[in-house]
Amino acid sequence: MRRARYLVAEGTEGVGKTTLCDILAARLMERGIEVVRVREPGGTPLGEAVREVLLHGGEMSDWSEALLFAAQRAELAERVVRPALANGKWVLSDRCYYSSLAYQGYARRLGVGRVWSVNRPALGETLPDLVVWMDMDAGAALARQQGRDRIGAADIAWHREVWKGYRSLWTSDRGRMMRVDAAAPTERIGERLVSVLEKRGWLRDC
Ligand code: T5A
Repeated sequence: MRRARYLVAEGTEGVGKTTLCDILAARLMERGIEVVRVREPGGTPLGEAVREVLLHGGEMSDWSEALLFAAQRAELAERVVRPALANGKWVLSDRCYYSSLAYQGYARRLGVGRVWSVNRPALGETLPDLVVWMDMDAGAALARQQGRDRIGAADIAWHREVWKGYRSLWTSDRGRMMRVDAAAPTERIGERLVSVLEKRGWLRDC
């Protein structure tokens, strides 16, 4: 039996994470793979309620923000991601804890290690097999997007700090993280990813 995998699209606002997950889900389903799609923040009743507070609520302290992201993630891991993987379903996620490391740890300057330490206990071994960093100029990516949430409404200088956070994570974590050029046509990004999965033998039935 083919092992279920947990794949994540990451990057700054508007880089094309949802679009890539759509393409990848279609490619995997063509091969008979069952896919569960999730997003962070969200993906559970509690997670969606927390999403509303995080993205459309009033101001909050940086640590409150980081801990709310960690809380919705704990719920998602326990109720959706772990059971799906245990049942042989692949999980495709729009963001994961790497967002917290880049946004809260790096750009909000809470410390990447400290933010990781509040996320790790609830995740246990439920960590992504592959995190696809969709790399693109943060300003150009933002221009693709319609509407801004509470966090996305920050100025461009801050979004560039988030981008630096991703670059720093990628520099130190080439094992789990893969970089793709998010300015390329969407279909080409999808094809590249499928070919990486093939090369790794993840799509092979054994
Ligand atoms: N956050 C999140 C944290 O601070 N910490 C955390 O731990 C977590 C989990 C979440 C917000 O919360 C923050 C980050 C965010 O501020 P979100 O719901 O993930 O927000 O929303 P965004 O990142 O803002 O995501 P979007 O859904 O708006 O953007 P996507 O998914 O990156 O982009 P997508 O696929 O919707 O595409 C945007 C537009 O670009 C086009 C699409 O058609 C669409 O119109 N597009 C392309 N155009 C040309 N070429 C391509 N290759 C294209 N790909 C997509």
